[in-house]
Amino acid sequence: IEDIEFHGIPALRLHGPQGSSAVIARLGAQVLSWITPDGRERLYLSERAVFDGSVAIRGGVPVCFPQFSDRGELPRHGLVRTRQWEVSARRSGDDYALVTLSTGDDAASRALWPHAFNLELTLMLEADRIDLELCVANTGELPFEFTAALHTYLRVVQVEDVALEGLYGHDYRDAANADAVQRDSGTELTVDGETDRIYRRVRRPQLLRAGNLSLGIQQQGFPDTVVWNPWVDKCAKLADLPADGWRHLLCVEAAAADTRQQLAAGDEWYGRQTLVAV
Ligand code: TA6
Repeated sequence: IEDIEFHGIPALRLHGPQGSSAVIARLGAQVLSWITPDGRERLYLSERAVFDGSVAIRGGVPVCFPQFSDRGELPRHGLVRTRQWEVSARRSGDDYALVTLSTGDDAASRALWPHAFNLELTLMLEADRIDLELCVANTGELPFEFTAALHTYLRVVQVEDVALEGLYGHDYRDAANADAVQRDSGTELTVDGETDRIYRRVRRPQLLRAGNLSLGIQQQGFPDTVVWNPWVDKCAKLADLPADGWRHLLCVEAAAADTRQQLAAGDEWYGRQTLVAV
């Protein structure tokens, strides 16, 4: 595990077994790169991403807390994407490397959201997989509610050619279509237009298939799975995405988006997303 500069900002590079590696920035505790033993980069990071902390970095795995998207009064996707997190643990063994970054409430967060909290994001890298675990601790004296997500940007060669399996039979809230609730009836999800869906109470892992490359996606603790692709028009409106950015990304997010999570004083909540190259 080495301290590096990545696009000019402080980050850690984890070296795992069989040539695997990952990079996590202190800004936002955002994982920005995951390379599997076959040498492939599995996360999408925009070539127009901004790294000065003025906006969230476009790509990798942004951490959204204590609000998912614009579903509340707080800034979009909450308060922690643009802050510097502390490195609170790092260790490695023959078959893994692990780091934990943490952050908590401060005057700026309390001005917008009057709660005491501590967050830990742990990245564990193994040969063919990464685990991302978010721990939310209520360090105050009153209960609070939150929504959250690991807003994972997966890199794909061509989004029109991928299929996401595992969401069959689930209800989803369609944010690209006036929040209408629909039930998925296809055996696989394909993307052929703007897609912004919150699948609720997801019960099975997903499999992203793209030609002969597949990625298994699992989550624990997070009840919902969000699938997002901006497609051509929305992409053109996002200054930090190149014109063809939509084609090379698919966000598959582990989220607590539809139902607010309640956390009693002194309690902790855990949510995890696991990506496995298969
Ligand atoms: O998770 C999907 C979503 O909430 C979309 O509605 C979408 O616009 C997006 O996240 C990106 O948000 P951002 O604040 O990073 O531009």
